[in-house]
Amino acid sequence: MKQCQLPKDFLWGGAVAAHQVEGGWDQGGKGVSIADVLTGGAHGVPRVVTDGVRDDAFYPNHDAVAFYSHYKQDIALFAEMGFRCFRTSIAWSRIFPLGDEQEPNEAGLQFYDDLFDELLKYGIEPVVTLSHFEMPWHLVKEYGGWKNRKVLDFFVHYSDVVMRRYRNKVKYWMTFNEINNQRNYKTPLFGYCCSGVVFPDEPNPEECMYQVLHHQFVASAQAVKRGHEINPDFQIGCMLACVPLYPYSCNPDDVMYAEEAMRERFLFGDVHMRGYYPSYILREWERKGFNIVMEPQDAQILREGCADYMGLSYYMSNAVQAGQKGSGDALAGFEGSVPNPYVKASEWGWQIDPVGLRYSLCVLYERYQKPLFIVENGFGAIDKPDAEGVVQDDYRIEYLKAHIEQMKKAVTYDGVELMGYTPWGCIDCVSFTTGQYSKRYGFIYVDKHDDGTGTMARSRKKSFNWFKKVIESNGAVL
Ligand code: BGP
Repeated sequence: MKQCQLPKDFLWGGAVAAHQVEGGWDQGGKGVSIADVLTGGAHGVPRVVTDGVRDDAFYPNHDAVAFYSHYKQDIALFAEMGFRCFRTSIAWSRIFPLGDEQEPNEAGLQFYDDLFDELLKYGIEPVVTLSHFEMPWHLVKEYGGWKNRKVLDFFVHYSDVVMRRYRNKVKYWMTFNEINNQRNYKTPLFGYCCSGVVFPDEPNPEECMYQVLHHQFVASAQAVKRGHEINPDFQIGCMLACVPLYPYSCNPDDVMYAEEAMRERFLFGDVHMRGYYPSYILREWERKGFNIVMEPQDAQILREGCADYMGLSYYMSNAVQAGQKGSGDALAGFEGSVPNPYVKASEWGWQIDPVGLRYSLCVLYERYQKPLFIVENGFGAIDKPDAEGVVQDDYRIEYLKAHIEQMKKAVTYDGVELMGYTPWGCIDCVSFTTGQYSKRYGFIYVDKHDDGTGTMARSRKKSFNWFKKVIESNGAVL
């Protein structure tokens, strides 16, 4: 039987986000970002959203892993692994320090010019997220974040400026990272980073969340539309956190409950990929008496700004049971989830399920019939260098191998159109949910620790050479 392969131009690479790697939070004219006012977290103790930068708190994103000053060294290591692409985000507050200016900050623009040039020097395609869990903090304080429609115009101006500037350097874009995590609006960290709004403080948090979303959907569609005018070759995607919710049993009530629960995730893809609100959400708003304010032109903007592809992160699956409130933690997936007895979980409660990746790719491709791009997948763990200073991260290799096997099956057996695969945190960085350095994902170890100590020295983990061979063989050798 003929053995089908991954496409020759498959985009193997790695992914990070500006605020989790760059550091240099007050350099090159950068303004304060929402990520700069989040404290670090100890294991089991949540990171905190503060009302500014205080002397008595530790803010890990201020230094992160100093990619701002080490990017040349890091990109050389990515090139050594054979990366064909590299996903990062632009820190909005480097380009517009306050967010509401007309004129961009030239030093910020120059930084990304240099960064993209360095990638292209090695033949590495930049894949750029416009908004990855951060925005200028000034927009939060002065305007109330994405609740305010004015922020939509500021974002469109920002995206216009960067898309024009990098029109010949960047082909692959994404608008909002894991926009559906806003659904976890009861957890301040997610809602706040997705939108600058502390939802639990709002009189009607759920309605407010949909209003915020509407502004982001319209902003995303406008960015897509303008991007295509700037360069018709641009591929502009949306990006969703993909956590499939399985019915806990074949009890029809569980099956229907899972279907309803999945809508909370599909909604985001449906609007981005199809360009209109699906019937189920309009009915839900009606039932709940929500009034989402829309401008007359919005429906057309949404229709004209459908995403070209769907970027997705995949770490875990969850299960849901009708009538059960669920014991699952929102940070580890769906708020109402129950533990799945068929899969194991990581130390952070993230349920490890490689088959769930193939399942998700099939469901999404069948639903949208547009290319998919796995832009995050990975295993967060506490890594300990051995006596020679090397991290023997066989557990990470095992996780990635199992997921790549399922990914290959989705492409070669199921016929899913998949653009590429960029494991999360290809170099160690600040963990988003915990604010720790010690929850690591990288192929490259960074000597930096939760108490802020460390030399920032980089070293190759065992997984570094393993992933190099995976890329070299286009996924044949795992
Ligand atoms: C996703 C985010 C990333 C990243 C990743 C891992 O939700 O897009 O920013 O951090 O999850 O999560 P964590 O760092 O909390 O382990």
